[in-house]
Amino acid sequence: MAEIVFPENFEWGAATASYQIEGAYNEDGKGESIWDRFTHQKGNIANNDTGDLACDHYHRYQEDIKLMQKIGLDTYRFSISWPRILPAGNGKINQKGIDFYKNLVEELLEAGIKPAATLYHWDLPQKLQDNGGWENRDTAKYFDQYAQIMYRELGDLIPRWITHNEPMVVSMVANLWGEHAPGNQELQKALQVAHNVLLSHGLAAQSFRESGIDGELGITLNLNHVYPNSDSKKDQIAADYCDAFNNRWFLDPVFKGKYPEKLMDLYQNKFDQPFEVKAGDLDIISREIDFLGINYYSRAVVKYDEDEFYNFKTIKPEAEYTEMNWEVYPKGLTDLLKRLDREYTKGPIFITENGAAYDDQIAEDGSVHDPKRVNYLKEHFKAAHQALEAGVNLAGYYVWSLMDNFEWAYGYNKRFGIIYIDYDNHQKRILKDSARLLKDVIENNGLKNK
Ligand code: GBH
Repeated sequence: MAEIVFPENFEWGAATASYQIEGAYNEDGKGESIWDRFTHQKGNIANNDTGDLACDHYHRYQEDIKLMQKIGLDTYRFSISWPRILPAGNGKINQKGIDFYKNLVEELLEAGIKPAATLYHWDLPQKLQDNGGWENRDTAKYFDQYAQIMYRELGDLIPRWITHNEPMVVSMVANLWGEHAPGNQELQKALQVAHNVLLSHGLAAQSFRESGIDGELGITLNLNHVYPNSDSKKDQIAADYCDAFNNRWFLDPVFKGKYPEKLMDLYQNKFDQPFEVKAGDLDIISREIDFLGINYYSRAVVKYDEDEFYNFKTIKPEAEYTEMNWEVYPKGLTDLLKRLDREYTKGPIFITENGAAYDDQIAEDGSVHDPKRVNYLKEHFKAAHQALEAGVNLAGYYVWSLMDNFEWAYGYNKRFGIIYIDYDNHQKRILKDSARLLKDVIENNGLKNK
């Protein structure tokens, strides 16, 4: 039985996001975010749940850092709430917001845990949304100003920065499908949002370089490897469209300084001017970064459908699924990493999110056994290791999520944590078996007995 051992300096971590865990939505001078607005409107979220209290991490961060230490995390990925720092999105700085993250980061460093900060995990200041949000190019400028404030205030304490979490979700899920705040359903809007978000990434990357800070900066993309349902020519065309829509639309501008032609043609056939790109934008967007972050949850299997705008339809093959109804497909992670290495970047690459939602229960003795999540994580750790063996420059792995939290449109109904949150019992934290698995994996820097 072979042991699986990761490279010596491989980094193990867990991830969260501000709106999903912090709560304290109107405390200490924080401004309203689009997620506050969206969740306070009935009918947008399962059970009308909100992030008003969430895991109350804002007040419990010290306890949470102790738990991270217990698990033995090398690194912790969290996100900064823009409206905590700048209640109106620009202009007046809220010192108490800065203090919160400063305290968090200092405490992490003291605990020997490397902080990795995401600047934008979806909680846009509502004031900016009132002026068009990401559809308005000014928002990219304000994002850059906000980023510069954070570099100045915390640049010497935070060694790893992520500009954006999942521009695809910010643009398409929030502005085409309407499932996330602000809830628009218009393709042209979504395309403009995608462009302005990418532009803001490039601007903030440029400012990071100019700041002279000695940390690393990257972007996190949600990517899924796409497979045709059959070998037929048509299904392969479908897979190519799906890949262009989900993956290349974001990878290509960042790494190649252009949008995929295939989709551009489709959009240009439909609209006179699909969205506005100014001269020089793509040079800014493709500024060199230090690493790529990827969030991997599942693959996509698609077949050709000429009635669909993008000519593809997603298939759900007979397989194992998580509570999100996402297929468990570890090999997709290996294939994705190899493809990124081949076509986009020699790394470093970080898996900035990977994990699964299951219907966890507290057992009679007070423990939480989550064998399916344990299995999901093990199989994905192995899949990542296979990519390493194939020569991919994978540098670290953050499990989503450190704790159960507000799962966006699904509210508290879906649990992704390796730490259970007992919302009905004073927010009690309970380490699940999956947390013990991660502890073990970190201790051994790999998996023993297969
Ligand atoms: C991440 O997004 C987020 O960064 C994180 O905040 C969130 O809690 C976590 O995932 C879990 O959801 O409907 O079958 O076609 C995940 C991005 C994009 C993954 C859409 C699933 C659709 C799959 N998601 N994708 S399907």
